[in-house]
Amino acid sequence: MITFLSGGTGTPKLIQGFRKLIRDNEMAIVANSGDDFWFHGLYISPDIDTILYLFSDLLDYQKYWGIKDDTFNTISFLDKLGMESWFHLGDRDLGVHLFRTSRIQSGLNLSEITRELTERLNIKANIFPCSDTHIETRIITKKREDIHFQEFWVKRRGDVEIDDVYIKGIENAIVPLVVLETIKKSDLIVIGPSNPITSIGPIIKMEPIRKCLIENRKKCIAVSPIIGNKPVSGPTGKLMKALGMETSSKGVADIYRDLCSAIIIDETEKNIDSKITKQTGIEVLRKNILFKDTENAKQLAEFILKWSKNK
Ligand code: GDP
Ligand code: FO1
Repeated sequence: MITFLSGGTGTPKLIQGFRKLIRDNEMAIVANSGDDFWFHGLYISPDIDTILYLFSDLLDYQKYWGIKDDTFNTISFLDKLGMESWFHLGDRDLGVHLFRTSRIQSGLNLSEITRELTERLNIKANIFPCSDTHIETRIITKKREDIHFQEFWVKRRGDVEIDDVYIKGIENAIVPLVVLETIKKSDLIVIGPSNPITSIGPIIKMEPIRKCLIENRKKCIAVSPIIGNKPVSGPTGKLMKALGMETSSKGVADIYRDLCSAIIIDETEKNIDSKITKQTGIEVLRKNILFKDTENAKQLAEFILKWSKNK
């Protein structure tokens, strides 16, 4: 079994490569639920849905969210009615939000609902939310506003000066037991190239998961989401900088230093390997980590499987 810690873009791209090499039922995905929020009375779990759509071959691979070829009639009509429409919910995607919300109202928790969705979508991979209770990533702006991550990134397009980031609800969060059991029994754990603050952050800040990862550090490898001083996409750089971290693979290694024994950085980065190893104790491996297509991701997946067999 291979366990992936995942957000909704970088790690799903890598998982596409693994899907060319191993069976879906040999993969377990611990998905970030810190992006979750309520919108028009519906509970939205963007990262879990991206993983669900990936494994059911429904994903929109241009955006890495939503369903391919979906239509947006409902949200457009809501806009006409003067309702909020900054979060573009697709018409078919809405089906999943209605399903999840109705199951929450029936008293099911997030892992139970995710299990039902995987069954109904005929998915063989094991998909778990990192928390069974609601957690959410919140941004404190320089103007002292306290806003949800989706408001920061989607509604305001990241155009906000950040003072701090915190995960609301993390102290009392309930980690699904199956997450810890799966991490323990896995042959390999991959911290994928996702945002280390808002995608991987909520997962590894959960005490039971953190403790479990530390105990299983030897079989855990991370892939950097940053090449040079720039993330491939998204607000990772802005967030790390705001929190006083170095926006580089070295900064990423600092965050994961207790959790993994190796990190893969881009093959073009030739001068930082020894610095990372010296300061964090993590082994540094170099390889192409930019996924221009699934073939690139497959090559990295092959490399990771080889590392796992030889370690
Ligand atoms: P989110 O939920 O959409 O924020 O998704 P993630 O956190 O999973 O993905 C965002 C991160 O993926 C960013 O930090 C990107 O730099 C990283 N990313 C996107 N594409 C690639 C890629 O091709 N290679 C690598 N190494 N990282 C990538
Ligand atoms: N991201 C956007 O940037 N704009 C959207 O309108 C948007 C809609 C959306 C609908 C469903 C869903 O599951 C995800 C969606 N996302 C959208 C992705 C967003 O939730 C991501 O979590 C963040 O963009 C972080 O990468």
